[in-house]
Amino acid sequence: MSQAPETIFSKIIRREIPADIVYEDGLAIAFRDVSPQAPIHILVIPKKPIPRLSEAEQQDETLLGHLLRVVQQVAVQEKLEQGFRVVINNGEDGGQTVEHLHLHLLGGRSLSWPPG
Ligand code: DGP
Repeated sequence: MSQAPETIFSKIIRREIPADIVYEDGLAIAFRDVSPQAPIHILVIPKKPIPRLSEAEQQDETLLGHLLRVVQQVAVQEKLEQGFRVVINNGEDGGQTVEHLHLHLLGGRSLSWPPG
């Protein structure tokens, strides 16, 4: 894995910049996206600074599963029983802008498909 760059998300984890944090445990943190694309738009990230999904390793398997469990829990917290979408943008063509793995949890409206 390449050296993980310092990102704005590391600063959120360390509470160096403010964020509306909705969930935290020892391995992960979830906070509202600063530029929401749906009424509910939350980012679930590992505290470990994995730059992108394609750089996750075998040893991260449990952590990756944990992130989906956190999404599940936050979706309940946010009352998204009507449904929701989980998106991981990976790399340049995937539209990734922050080099710290994050899962977008989107909901609160009917979402169209396919995404752009
Ligand atoms: P992506 O394009 O998949 O890399 O998504 C990055 C998301 O991160 C984007 O939806 C905007 C969000 N974001 C960027 N900077 C900040 C920040 O400082 N605070 C919060 N809460 N969200 C941020």
